Amino acid sequence: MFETSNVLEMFRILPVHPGACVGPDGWSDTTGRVVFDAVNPADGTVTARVAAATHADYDAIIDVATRAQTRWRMVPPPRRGELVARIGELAQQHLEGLAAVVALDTGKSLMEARSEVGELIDMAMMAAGQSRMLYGFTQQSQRAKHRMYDQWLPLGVVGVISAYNFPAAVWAQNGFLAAIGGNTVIWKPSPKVPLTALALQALCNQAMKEMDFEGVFTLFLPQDNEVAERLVADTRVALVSFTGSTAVGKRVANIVGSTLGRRYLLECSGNNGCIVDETADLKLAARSITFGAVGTTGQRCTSTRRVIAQRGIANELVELLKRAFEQITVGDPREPGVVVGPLIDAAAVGHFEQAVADAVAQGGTVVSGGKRIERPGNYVEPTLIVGAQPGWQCVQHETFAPIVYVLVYDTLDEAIEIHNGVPQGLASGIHSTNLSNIELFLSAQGSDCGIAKVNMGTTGADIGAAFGGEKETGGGRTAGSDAWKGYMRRQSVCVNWGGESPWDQRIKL
Ligand code: UN1
Repeated sequence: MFETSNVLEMFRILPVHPGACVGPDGWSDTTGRVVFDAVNPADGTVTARVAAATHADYDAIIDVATRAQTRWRMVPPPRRGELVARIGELAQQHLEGLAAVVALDTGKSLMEARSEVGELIDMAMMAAGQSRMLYGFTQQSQRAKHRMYDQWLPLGVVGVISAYNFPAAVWAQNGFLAAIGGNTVIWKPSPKVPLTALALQALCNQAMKEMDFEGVFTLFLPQDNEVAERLVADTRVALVSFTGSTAVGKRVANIVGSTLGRRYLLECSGNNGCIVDETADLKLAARSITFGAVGTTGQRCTSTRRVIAQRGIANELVELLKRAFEQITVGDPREPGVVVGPLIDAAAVGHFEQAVADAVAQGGTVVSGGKRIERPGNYVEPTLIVGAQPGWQCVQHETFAPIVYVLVYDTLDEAIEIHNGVPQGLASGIHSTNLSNIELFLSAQGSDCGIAKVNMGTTGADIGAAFGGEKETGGGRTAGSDAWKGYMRRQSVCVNWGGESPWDQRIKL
């Protein structure tokens, strides 16, 4: 448990806080603006208010970010990494406070909020290390006395648009890699979770001031989409990284793609399936499916939403899941022992109810949960629905809520067909102890997703791996592996050090 006022004080969040910041001492003023509320989804109370960023703020931010980048791009990458590491260090020092802010914004449990801040800290450490390893290949020239290699250079200004479900980690996954790559970063968070962005900007300001690297991280927090679209449409923004719904992702792609030379990186809707075959350890499967389904109140793009169970074990698995779902404590995340908090807002509760009603109307049976919980805040029951069919509208779409549909299969080929038969392609899983089944799932005719897990839940991607998915999920990759390359441009270099001009391609002059 924590005191909201102490948490706000820790990050100097004012009762009406500016929604734009160009760096240390660079918060915008608050007079004469649209003001919007930061609402705690756990009880509907207003924690603070934000003076929304305006067109004029955007003009100031892009100006600072563009100018700062001309200096930042020439800072040696390991020095850039030091700034990111310092932000990670400050986050570590403020871990409890940041976790409280994340919980106030999103309604996730303190345990999950701590885990999200932990992800940000890990990401900072990884990016700082990566800053020393922006490797390019060397190649063998066909010409005598020529050296050839590729090098990775900054893109320019990077815009990061993040969703409400991971208000800290998604910015970190993008922003830290962008920064070590020599880009300056404009962050446009979801206005549903403003406090986390305000707190993190305060830490960034401190780090930037200490190290005299101003303007690397800026904050742009408008309330409405028309102002937000300035960032997407601006040709001075070299890369727009967007995390959110497929519908908005398509819009971002269209706008950015209409001017060549700019890039987008999309991490859109998931609709993640987990196959459980007849050889699976069912207790393990039930545990990981349960956390995958109800963790973050089912509001992860990696949440497990479709369980594809072999007919022979389906009933037993459902029994285990039912028992697990019934043991989950739903409640205010500030209370000890609470595993599942509220949904983000009343609209999300409506989407939950709509999905359950659709499933029931088509012949599905709710075996656990299914209803909203009548109390202040946006609470729903973890919900398990059996008898689902692959083609149902609710099964084909992502609903950000703790709902799992159980689908039954006979052969593994059929399971994979059901699994891949949705428009999205983010995370996937198989529970099995049969090597051939596992390898089939991982083969070219297996899972079509960006992430494949074996005997694990679909959520909780390791930051060391590249994060993102295929199909309508958008194809982008953030976080680990070589995802840093997405924030840089490749240049193929060829140097003639021989003083002659030997022609290639069999041309003789
Ligand atoms: C998201 O839900 O948009 O691996 C991204 C996970 C989280 C996903 C974050 N890191 O489940």
